[in-house]
Amino acid sequence: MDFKSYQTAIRGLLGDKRYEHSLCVSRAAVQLAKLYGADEEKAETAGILHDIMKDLPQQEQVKLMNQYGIQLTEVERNAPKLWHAILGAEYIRRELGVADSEILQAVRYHTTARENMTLLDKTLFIADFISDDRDYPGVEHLRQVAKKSLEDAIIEGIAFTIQDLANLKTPIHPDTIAAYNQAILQNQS
Ligand code: DGI
Ligand code: FE
Ligand code: FE
Repeated sequence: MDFKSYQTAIRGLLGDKRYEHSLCVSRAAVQLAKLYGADEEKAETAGILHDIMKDLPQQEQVKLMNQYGIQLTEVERNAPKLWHAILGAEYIRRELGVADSEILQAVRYHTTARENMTLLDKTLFIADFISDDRDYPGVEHLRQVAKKSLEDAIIEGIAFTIQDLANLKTPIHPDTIAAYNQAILQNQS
């Protein structure tokens, strides 16, 4: 499938706002790919598809995860916001025929991040934070950081997420902690 077909596929599954967000993330991912040398076409595809399951009602997400045989950890079961990434990767593989493992992984880990992220993982993770539709306090700062260093942007992005989650007393996924620790330790060495 080409980009147009992916666009059509997400249009039927997402509300207007999430659809626009997906287009913006795709554009931001291509810009970052150009800047840091990731594969631009893969970045574009990962960007347009990354939130494909985000607007599916939670019950439907559970149903589809069961149908696909996706097994969740206890933290994942208790964090519905993580489901769309896990389910999304499997959905685009099965239903849209996306076979590229780098794209599948980037979508799979776009919410939690993980240890040993690929360049494409990082590209999508940060594109999701700095896309044109984002307007949270601090986004302009993160956009500036992302222009200078993808690694610094990762640290800021994950630290921001962890602070948010801790303030809300929400479980933090081990992949998020592992990504944070690795990014910090690499930065110090
Ligand atoms: O889907 P988007 O809104 O574009 O962005 P996203 O996929 O990064 O999702 C962000 C949400 O996911 C935000 O509400 C925080 C939540 N989240 C991110 N990392 C974790 C997490 N939630 C839990 N419980 N644990 C995490 O490690
Ligand atoms: Fe998402
Ligand atoms: Fe997103």
